[in-house]
Amino acid sequence: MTAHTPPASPAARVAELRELIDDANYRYHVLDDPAIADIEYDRLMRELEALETAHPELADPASPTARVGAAPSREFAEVRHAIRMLSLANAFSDEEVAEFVRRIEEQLDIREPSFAVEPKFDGLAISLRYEDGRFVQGATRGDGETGEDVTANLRTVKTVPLRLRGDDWPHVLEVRGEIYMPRAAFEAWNEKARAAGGKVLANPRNGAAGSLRQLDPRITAARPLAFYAYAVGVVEGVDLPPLHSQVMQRLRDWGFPVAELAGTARGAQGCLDYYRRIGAERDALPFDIDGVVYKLDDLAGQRELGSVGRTPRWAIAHKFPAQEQQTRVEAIIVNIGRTGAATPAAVLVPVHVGGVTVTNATLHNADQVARLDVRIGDTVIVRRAGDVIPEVVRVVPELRPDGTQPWGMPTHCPICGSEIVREEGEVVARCSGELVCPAQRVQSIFHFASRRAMDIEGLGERLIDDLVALGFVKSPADLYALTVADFVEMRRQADERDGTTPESVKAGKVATKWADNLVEAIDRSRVTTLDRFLHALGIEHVGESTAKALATWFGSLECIRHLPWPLLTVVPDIGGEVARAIGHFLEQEGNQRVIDALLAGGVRIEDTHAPSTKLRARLAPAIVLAALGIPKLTEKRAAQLVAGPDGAAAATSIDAEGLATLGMPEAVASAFLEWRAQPAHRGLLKRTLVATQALLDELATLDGGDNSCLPLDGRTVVLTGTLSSLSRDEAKERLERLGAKVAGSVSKKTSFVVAGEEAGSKLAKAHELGIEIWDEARLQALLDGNR
Ligand code: D41
Repeated sequence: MTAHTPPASPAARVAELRELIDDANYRYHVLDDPAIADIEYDRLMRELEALETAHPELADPASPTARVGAAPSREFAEVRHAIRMLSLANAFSDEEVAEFVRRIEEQLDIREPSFAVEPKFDGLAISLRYEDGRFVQGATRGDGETGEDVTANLRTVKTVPLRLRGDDWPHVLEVRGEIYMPRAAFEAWNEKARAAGGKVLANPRNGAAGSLRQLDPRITAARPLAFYAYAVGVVEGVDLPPLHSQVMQRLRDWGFPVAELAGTARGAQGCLDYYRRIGAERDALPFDIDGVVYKLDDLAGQRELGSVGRTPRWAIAHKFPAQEQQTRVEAIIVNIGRTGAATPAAVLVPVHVGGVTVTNATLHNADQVARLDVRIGDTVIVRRAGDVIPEVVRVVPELRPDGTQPWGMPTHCPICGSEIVREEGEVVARCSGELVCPAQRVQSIFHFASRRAMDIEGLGERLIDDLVALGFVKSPADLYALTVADFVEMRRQADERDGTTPESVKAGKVATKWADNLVEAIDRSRVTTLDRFLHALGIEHVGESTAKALATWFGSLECIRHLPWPLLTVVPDIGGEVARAIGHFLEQEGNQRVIDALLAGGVRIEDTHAPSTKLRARLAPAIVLAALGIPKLTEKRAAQLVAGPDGAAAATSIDAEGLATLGMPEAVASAFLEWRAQPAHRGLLKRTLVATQALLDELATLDGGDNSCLPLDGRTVVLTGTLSSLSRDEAKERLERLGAKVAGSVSKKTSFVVAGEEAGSKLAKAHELGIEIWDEARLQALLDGNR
């Protein structure tokens, strides 16, 4: 379809590309039947852009490239609508609709007239003017007589045609319709704004209105707006068909999007049936609608009826229950999700919104509460759209009572009392009672039992749901006390609750094989390894590899579970954030109790060993101090701090003068003292230093024969060239047995390079980086000495 005919003139190719792109847009937006892939579309656009840049004389405001947005203007010009834009009367009940139809029947002396029926978009009414098939002006409805010229903004809306299709269009055509923001686009926009801490749009309608009134069309271009046509204004040069529904079909042919849900209905009953059908679909629609519109289909009848004031007698909007309501906030609570996420919610004076009674509305997160400044006692607007959870969209400041207080996230979980933690840079706050918080029970037990954790075969989520719901299990430790009889009883209660008691059970026969298997699987899981156990605890950020690293370096649960968190960061790959999460987890008494209960329940970690002697080097006072995350205290500055006669102990007592004596820059010194002035920090500092000493003492008692102290522990080796006495693979294996990591390429981290015959670029790189180079004899000597 991209025409591989001989190269056309630029003008011809530009025309061809515009046609192809307009066509693709029409197929995509109007027919909902895409003809080309996104990538092909992008390619065509790029080609067109390139040609237009190279040939400025070919520029055209109706080119698809014009949709990116023109330069901003200072204000909008006024536009007088040649034919007034009428407004719609509203009906809120079946009776009002019946009355509307009855009056038409009476005045036109007809029975059961036919109506064009369509959804009522909740957006912004606009008018588009086309001259000779080209979009020349777009205006808002304004007061119906005059609106604002928003042509530049409307050009950026992808469903507004810039050129009409076909050739049978009127010389002048005005099309009226609604600009709206699709729901998904609105949600996505707000999600992004929320994550970025920006201003959220109150609802899709405001989103559309605000976007269209941007003085900078480039901002409008970035907003995902769409358009549906629902009427015509001025038409010159062509006679339109006699029915509104036929006119809509013509608009569709000319390239305008017309609601797929539009149709025709006969009499009041037909209209009401349509209202209920669309009402039932409302929540599932990709855009907001606030009702349906009935229009007498016969245009001659419309003319005969005329209008009263600004509203036509031949049309009416039948409104759905509102999706936004005003009510009062009685309390702000925090819900804890299955993953521990703490989500604030407003408890409301009950209110009807969109056909249901709403008593709670989400506030998303603490930032959102701060942004909206929602307080207990405030009057707020709540919104319920689609199957989206009701949310508070804004406060009505005029109605705020005296003496309200800004809201803040509670420090402790309302359910289990564990600390609520919000990490730096995170939007979500979490309950750190992973193992004890009832809200997190099912999730934490499911994770605990999963294959890569404790691997309890057959213990699936449904079973855990029931065990928790029926009170058989409160924490992972309770699993180890379950008996076959417990499982059988649990199943009986679950069946009774669900009304699914099998006939065999009613007849007194009880199958127990499945329960036998489960108890056996639970028993098998008792013997485990430290990394599996640590992973099973479900600590935030602690996946398999972190669990492995912790197990390798510290060797035992006893060592890890009482360690102040900064010491965890001495392990490579464990950063402050992960260490803090582990620290928070272990600080919760409830979590520690569950660990005790697991051990008491017979869980045995069989690969317990002494801490790795590699730790010794990592426990240098400067490294430990830098691990505390004290502002400005880098490892280098920390080394300076401990260089005095008191060593690391200086950190707890040294004053400004002492720091100055050590040559510490003023800014670093004051940041350090400020940090240490906080009692919590002081405590952490002391505990960390004490724990460091205890670890060092323990390491000192280990002799060199300990297998965790190998000659090449912590060293990274690169092999290059050909070795004569052993193969590359052999050499690699022997080196690894001595504790080395064998890497494929040379970097700053390489400890030494072993160079055989004909070594090439790796050797050169090693020279360049000043890395130690071994020959084969030296390697052989090392291997021989360590058989
Ligand atoms: O979807 C709509 N919001 C919609 C609005 C619609 N489907 N049809 C409409 N028809 C009219 C008349 C009958 C006056 C041509 C309208 C509106 N008017 C309208 N919207 C805002 C003001 C008027």
